Amino acid sequence: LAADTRPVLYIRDSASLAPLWRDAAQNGLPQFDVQIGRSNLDLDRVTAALVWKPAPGFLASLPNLKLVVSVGAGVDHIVMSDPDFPRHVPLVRMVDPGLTQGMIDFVVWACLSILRKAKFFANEQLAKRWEAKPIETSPNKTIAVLGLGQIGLPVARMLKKLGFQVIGWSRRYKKVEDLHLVHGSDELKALVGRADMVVNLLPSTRDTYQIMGTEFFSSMKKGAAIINAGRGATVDENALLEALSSGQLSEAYLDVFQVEPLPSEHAFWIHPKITITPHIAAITHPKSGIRALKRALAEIEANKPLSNLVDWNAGY
Ligand code: NDP
Ligand code: OXD
Repeated sequence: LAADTRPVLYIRDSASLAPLWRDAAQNGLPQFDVQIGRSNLDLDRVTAALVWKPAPGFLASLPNLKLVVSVGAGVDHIVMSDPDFPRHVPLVRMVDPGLTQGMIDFVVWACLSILRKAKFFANEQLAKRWEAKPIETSPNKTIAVLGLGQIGLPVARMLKKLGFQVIGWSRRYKKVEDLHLVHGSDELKALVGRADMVVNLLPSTRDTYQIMGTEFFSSMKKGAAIINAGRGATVDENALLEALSSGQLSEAYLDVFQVEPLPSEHAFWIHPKITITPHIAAITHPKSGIRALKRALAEIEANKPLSNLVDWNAGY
């Protein structure tokens, strides 16, 4: 049998979805020898890599690498974690309508659950207790969305459509009809002080590290809630526990954590005011992942600027 001399597309090993990734890649990119995982990988032949939390130094060990695509929208798993990343190789992050829709669905679920006191009534049902409680409607609630990128902005628009008052925060100036938007760190305190719910959709970078800490929580309205689907590193977890215990915050919906999987002994698991999901707000479907890779390869081939290229200085 003749040896396969095609360039290799390396795809991270993700046990449950591996067959789907293999199918999508083999159908979409027949010019590649698709290799899932690192065992028996011919390092010299790898020219493209689709990664999630690559082992530090692994990408640097691929001498002919031309493109790295992050399976996730967030790239902290590379930018903050792999100091040896070969910086001459372009790093593209995942932007995909399916991923954005998943995030919209997650945030809408969390905001409506908070508005409708879902946790409270679930407990009432368990206790077979029939007790009416006044519920406010969406126009009476203000939601602050932190991060107005590919995900944050569509989320903000959807919340507005649902009737909420929406305010938003980003690093750079933005203007969008019907949304009150501010930018820069000086504006953050005043913004969150107006919100009944704060939705975090920020990436994890040096600048956003534990941005939600004691000072942040004390500048929020008493009894407000947070939803974190951005990254765990943006929250000081002890400060959050303190803010929930003191009643400064009423609830937290958390999909992302400082350490994932969330350790079994972590106080969050059994906290009555915390709702946990295991980083499933949205996931990249293999077909979309391969589409993103194909687009980047086509852009490289056509000598065009790459879409969704990571800015290493900004860290996202
Ligand atoms: P983008 O890069 O498109 O948007 C990031 C947004 O954050 C931008 O609006 C940016 O501002 C803003 N931002 C970054 N740094 C700062 C800062 N220091 N101060 C204020 N604003 C800042 O990313 P996406 O919208 O595609 O994704 C956002 C994050 O969502 C990802 O990084 C990831 O962490 C998380 N995510 C989580 C998922 C989950 O399942 N839980 C799934 C997908 C994503 P500006 O517009 O000025 O650049
Ligand atoms: C992420 C993702 O960045 O799942 O968290 O896309």
